[in-house]
Amino acid sequence: MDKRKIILDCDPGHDDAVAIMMAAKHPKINLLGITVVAGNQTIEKTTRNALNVCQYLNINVPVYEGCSHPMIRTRQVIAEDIHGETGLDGPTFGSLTKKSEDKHAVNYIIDTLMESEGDITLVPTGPLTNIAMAMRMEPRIVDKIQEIVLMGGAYQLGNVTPAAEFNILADAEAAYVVFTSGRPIVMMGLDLTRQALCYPSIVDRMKNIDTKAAHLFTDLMRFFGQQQKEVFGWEGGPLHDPTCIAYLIDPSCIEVKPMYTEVEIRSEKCYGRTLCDYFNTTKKEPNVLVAVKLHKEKFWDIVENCIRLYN
Ligand SMILES: [Ca+2]
Repeated sequence: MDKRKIILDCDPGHDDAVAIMMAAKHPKINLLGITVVAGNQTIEKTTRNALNVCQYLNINVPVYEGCSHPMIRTRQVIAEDIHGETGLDGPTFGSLTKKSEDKHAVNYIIDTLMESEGDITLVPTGPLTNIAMAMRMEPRIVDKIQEIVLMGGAYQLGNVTPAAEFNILADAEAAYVVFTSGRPIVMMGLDLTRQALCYPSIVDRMKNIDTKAAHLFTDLMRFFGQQQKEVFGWEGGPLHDPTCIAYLIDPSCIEVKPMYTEVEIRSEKCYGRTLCDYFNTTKKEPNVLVAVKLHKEKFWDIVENCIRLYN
């Protein structure tokens, strides 16, 4: 079986942690490296969280610390209301011995792509700072990227402002660079991920698998679900980032629609909005496959299968 080579660029984050869990062991995926960016929490915390998840699940994949601030804006937006003070509140981890690599995440992305045969997919599940910085530092990497399968944006409602989704809002200039790169992009926006609500019944289903990964999933989702209920009024948290991994494992679990998509960076109120031309009113060539429908049973089966891969 051909394994899909990926670099997971993340900001753990509860749903990022599940994405790491799913990508690391699945036979269809070759997780080359984990690059970390500031987002759900500060870079120190998101890096620590990635290392903790890897150590807890015995995932032997190198972790690279990346950018601590957006490309242009001075203030890093974080999501403490959703992910807590550590960025991964809920589970408790033992003392951390796994260390991040010395190389900066942006340099790792550049070097790995330049040495590749154009067969690596980038999977960004946080703000796009690392990816955009890599594209600007070494523009030759752009043609080396096979595909970008990202979580971010929305063609309907935002979640941080009425217009914008967190990952894009946190560094809209970086998102602008990535969305104008010309490489194939699949966008798992909020329109899709709000169909992946992790209800208590699903948490119980995964808990019953009774593996280390199942316990971590349960601890993560119990905290995440509570916060989502307080902030958005839902009974379950949207499992945003794992939709990218599920799509790579089995694309038939997610329906996509080609749309011409731009990132708004000039507006005050709509800063960070992904303008997706659903009805092709601009008659511009679609540049993004925007996810529109999740086949829920298939999706949760994939999540379950991934959790079962751990002893
Ligand atoms: Ca994330």
